[in-house]
Amino acid sequence: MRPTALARSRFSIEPDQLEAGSFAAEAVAGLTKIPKRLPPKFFYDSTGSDLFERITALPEYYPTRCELSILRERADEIAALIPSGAALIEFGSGSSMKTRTLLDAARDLAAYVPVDISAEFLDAQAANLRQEYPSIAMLPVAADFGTAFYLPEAVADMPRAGFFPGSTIGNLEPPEAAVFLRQAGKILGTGAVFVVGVDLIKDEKVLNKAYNDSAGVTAAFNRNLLVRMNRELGADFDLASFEHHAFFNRELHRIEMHLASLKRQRVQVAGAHVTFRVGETIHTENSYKYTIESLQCLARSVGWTPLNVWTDSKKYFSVHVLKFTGEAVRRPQQ
Ligand code: SAH
Ligand code: AVI
Repeated sequence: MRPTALARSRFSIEPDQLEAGSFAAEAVAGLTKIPKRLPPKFFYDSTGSDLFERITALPEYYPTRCELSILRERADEIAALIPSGAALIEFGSGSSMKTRTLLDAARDLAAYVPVDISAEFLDAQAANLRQEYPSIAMLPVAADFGTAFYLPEAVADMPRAGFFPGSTIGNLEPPEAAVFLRQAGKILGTGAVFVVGVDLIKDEKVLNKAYNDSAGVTAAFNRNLLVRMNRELGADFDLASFEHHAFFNRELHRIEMHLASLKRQRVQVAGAHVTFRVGETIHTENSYKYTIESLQCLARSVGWTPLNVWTDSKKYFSVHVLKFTGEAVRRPQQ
């Protein structure tokens, strides 16, 4: 007999009618899972990117301030590790606000390649950067860094350094983070350095407040996924009937974000019908927190040798410098 849980969601279109990997296909696939899930990369349309920028300025959201304090203090040491004439590749660049500390310190950088899934926002940031740093080639790449993507031809023969701040690595499941780090090593090349910002496990109260801000900006960021599905996928989510839930899962050392249905309801998404029980959630994001050792162990397992690591004065956040000593295959990624 068919389990009743499976019978709760009914679909009017076949998933194979949707373009593989598209927002529509991933949304329908995620909402048909039990429990329901959506990948956090879909937070970032232009509105989502703006909302994230507002999050970084919130009093409760410590990661941005802590990481910036480390980068400002260590910019010269980091710059000294970047070869002359190098291309700096940033994964998930957002506003490139933190990158400016490196662009200022690494004066003989030849190119900056910000890679981001939020295409419009990326282009706007690149236009600003061109004005601010006329001697550095600004070469934005709109891509999902979790898939194979092409670097601009102009950086093909340049030495490379990588930057992955913001603890965006924490939004990947640990096995995905390992795959990502290995892939980044192949793109950056043997001997390349990679500067990675990673949020640390800490007092739960601090963590829970950072994702439940009093101004409700994180809740708006979370709900923006529904707004996006309504606009882009012809969905009919009633925004007021979904509530932002965020909490630290101690066992799995991650913040979980969910959107919880306040009522029993049926929603249409990309032609599919999805039903919700009262209290049923869409799991929208994990934000894993690491120890310095657990991150270094993960990095070592895929060919990265830890060179250095710094924390802020409260030991809330860490910035790691890794060197790729594994095998690099540069040509196929170019
Ligand atoms: N690096 C910035 C922004 C961090 S927010 C900082 O530290 O402040 C995460 C960024 O990664 C966003 O700009 C988002 O658009 C981007 N992003 C998230 N998932 C992505 C993916 N799969 N591929 C490319 N960019 C992604
Ligand atoms: C981008 N990323 C590391 C943020 C985080 O803290 O996990 C996204 C975010 N989600 C809610 N607030 C901020």
